[in-house]
Amino acid sequence: MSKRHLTQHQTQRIQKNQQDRLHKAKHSPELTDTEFHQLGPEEEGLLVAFHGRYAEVEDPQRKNHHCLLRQNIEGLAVGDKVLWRKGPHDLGVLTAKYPHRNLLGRPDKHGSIKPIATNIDQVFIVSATKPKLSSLLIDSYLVAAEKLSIQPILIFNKTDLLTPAEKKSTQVLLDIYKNLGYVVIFSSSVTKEGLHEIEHLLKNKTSIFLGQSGVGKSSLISFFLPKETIATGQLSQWEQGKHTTTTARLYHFPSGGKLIDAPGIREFGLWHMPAEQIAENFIEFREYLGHCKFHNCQHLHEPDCALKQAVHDGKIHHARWGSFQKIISS
Ligand SMILES: Nc1nc2c(ncn2[C@@H]2O[C@H](COP(=O)(O)OP(=O)(O)OP(=O)(O)O)[C@@H](O)[C@H]2O)c(=O)[nH]1
Ligand SMILES: [Mg+2]
Ligand SMILES: [Zn+2]
Repeated sequence: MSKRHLTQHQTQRIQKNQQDRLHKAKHSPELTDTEFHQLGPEEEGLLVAFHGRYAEVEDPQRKNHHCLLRQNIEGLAVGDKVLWRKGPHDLGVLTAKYPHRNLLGRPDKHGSIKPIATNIDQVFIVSATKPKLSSLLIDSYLVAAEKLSIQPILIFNKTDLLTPAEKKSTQVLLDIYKNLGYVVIFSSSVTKEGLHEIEHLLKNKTSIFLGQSGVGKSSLISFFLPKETIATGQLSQWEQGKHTTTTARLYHFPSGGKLIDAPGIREFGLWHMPAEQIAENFIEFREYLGHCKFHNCQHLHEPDCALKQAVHDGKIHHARWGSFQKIISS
């Protein structure tokens, strides 16, 4: 009996040791036991970037520290307020995160959301003529922003590349959004058109620049933050589909406000969002929702659909309707 008991006890101890090792390996993969015990007290910080398994955490004095990530903290994103502990060799450990106001994420095809950034006030949706403007991408970003109640602003960049005829047709396209009440700014890092207007809107807010790779997000940001070293791409590079900005990073304005540069996004799926939520976040659809003949109308093939009627009457623009149909059927 005692022998059996001992064996059980031993087994438990072995299992416990294994678990401890596993736990340590998971939570502080590169800290030895001694180093782990040398960690300082918990301090507050701001997550400004990721580098693989490390987070870059800024302390209240704006000094940055590399911190190991503990795997049990989920949904961390640039902009999160966190707790961290200073370690030896200036390698700390991120230990906890505060709840966030909102989380802007990028849905993947498996239905989970990959966090991009958090605690955002406004999102600048940047397009250009090169790479080609995509109304579908703009509409998808708008739906995501509206859903999170984050203020969206549209930027059409690289106006210096437009012929007068192209400028006119782009204006017609973007008037759709102006008519819906969205702010639309035409800009160019070359001629500096629109840059002061953007700079004014950035004041004292936390903003993020989103858009396809190569539209000029980092070039705009480096104009606003001339003291920072921000990588911008070569034309040939993004034509080959290579991203210049590979990871989101948060910058501060000396006069107040934060700005996040994010990597380019070619496709922004809304696979995780139910059709009804998508319809609600096309803001001009809202007044027609609930007026279809069938209360569960999918606005596809049903008769007496209030949305389709509104498109027919010219109250909803066919381009926006087209985007909606594409999003729903994808
Ligand atoms: N003609 C013209 N070229 C621009 C303008 N803004 C940026 N570019 C060029 O466009 C290319 C891409 O610029 P980036 O600022 O790196 O683009 P990005 O949106 O940050 O790209 P990713 O980081 O890959 O997402 C570079 O070659 C820039 O020099 C502009 O206003 N006019
Ligand atoms: Mg960039
Ligand atoms: Zn309907």
